[in-house]
Amino acid sequence: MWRGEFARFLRMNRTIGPIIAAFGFALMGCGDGSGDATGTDSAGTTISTTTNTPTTDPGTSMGSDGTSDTSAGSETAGETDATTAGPTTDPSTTDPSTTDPSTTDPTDPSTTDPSTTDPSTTDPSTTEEPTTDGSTTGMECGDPDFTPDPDKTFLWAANSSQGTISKIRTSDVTEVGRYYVRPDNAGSPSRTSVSLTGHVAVASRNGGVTKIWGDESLCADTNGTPGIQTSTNNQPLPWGEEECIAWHTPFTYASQRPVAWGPGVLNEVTCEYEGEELWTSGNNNNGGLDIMILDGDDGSVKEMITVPSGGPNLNADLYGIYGAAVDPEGNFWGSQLGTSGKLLKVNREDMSYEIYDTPNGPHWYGMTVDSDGYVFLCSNTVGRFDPVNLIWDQAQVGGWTGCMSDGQPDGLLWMSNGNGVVGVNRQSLQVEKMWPAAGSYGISVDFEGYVWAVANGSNVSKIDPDTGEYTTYSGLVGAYTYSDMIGFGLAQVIVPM
Ligand SMILES: [Ca+2]
Repeated sequence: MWRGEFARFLRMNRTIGPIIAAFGFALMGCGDGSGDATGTDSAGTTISTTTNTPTTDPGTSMGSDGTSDTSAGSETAGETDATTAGPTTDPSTTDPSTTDPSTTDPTDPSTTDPSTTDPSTTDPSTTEEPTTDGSTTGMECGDPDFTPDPDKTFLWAANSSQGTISKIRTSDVTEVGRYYVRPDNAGSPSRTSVSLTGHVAVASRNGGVTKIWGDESLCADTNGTPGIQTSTNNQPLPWGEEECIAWHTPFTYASQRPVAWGPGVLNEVTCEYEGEELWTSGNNNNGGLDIMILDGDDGSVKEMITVPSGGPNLNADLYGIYGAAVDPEGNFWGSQLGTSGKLLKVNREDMSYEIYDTPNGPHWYGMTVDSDGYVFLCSNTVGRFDPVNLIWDQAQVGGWTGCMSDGQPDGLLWMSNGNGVVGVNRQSLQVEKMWPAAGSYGISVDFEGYVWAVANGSNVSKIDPDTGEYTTYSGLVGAYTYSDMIGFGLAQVIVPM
């Protein structure tokens, strides 16, 4: 079976073992609380499993350059009922450029006052030298046969309209916690990122970053009531009562979207990652975008640069950096939305940066970095950027928004197509698989190799990449997440090339 192959890949790859193991060690340290939560199902929500057959012959999808654009889809085209086996529209004909998904963004930046807390007042000169060494891998650490327990790995989906994020256990697609991420519950959270130690950070579009413990044994008894009080289902506890919020750092930006954990440093004695760092970016559309590294332990700003926008620099728009991920050296890659956006690289070592043009034509949306360090931009077209030779390759593949690599050598890039997922060969950029699901916007892959699609709405689907069978949880509220929401994206890329 496919997952057996994945396990063999982990054994064959002598460097990924310690990384996976490090992720797992933290997860294996989970308190009993997470296990107790198993029996507490979410009220008023449903889980359904659907068996699929391919809706298209992948062979006919290859090399479909020149397909005329039709605006058959809309941003809600993917919201098919979970019990429906197939899509009612052909996602391959959907052109994101004619229906800008960004217009569904509930953020109203006009209500945000940029003048109150300007992180640009942070003096980068007082920050310490970078401590991240992405090349560090302790060969002595970890069991190469070990893979994280799917009962203790989670997908974190933002319920943007509710101001919360949901913790979905990957083994059984069950919501085992929901959390407000800002004191006023009005931050409009979107992107989430999971660290190598298994904890999540979420950025609110209206400003602010929050870290939540994935391992409940780390939650602190701070609210005056004996014991740990934390959500165990789809009901969030009030801000201040919930005790699994690790930290919250307020920012006031017109747009704060990306979050991406860096690797931190592997302690080869304890085999745990320490000093984890979180990249984020904020934009007030005033001629420069702030790119920051937060201290993963307390949320403080460790380093910050401001990259100019306008003219030949970054595109000046509301959104700023739209999506971000780190490469195998822990460097930051940020992409911009639309047809005139740029690709930004910030080098972790010295915070120097480069700005790259993106291919004209496609309305670029999603982005990810694979284990070889290639940067992918995703839309109807897929764009692959070679960071060494600075070459773009692209192909029209019938994608839509988010995307993520499956982590396997010569494997697939999984892309949303509005309804389900499209599997694109990362070398040839040819479509090899296409599976329907209950809607798709953001895409992730878990440590067992399942592909996950979060719809712009209420559904999250776990998809078997070989059979297309999928299980859908339909209890999200105004969900929007495209990012490394399980943590596999980071785990696969920090293996040195
Ligand atoms: Ca307490």
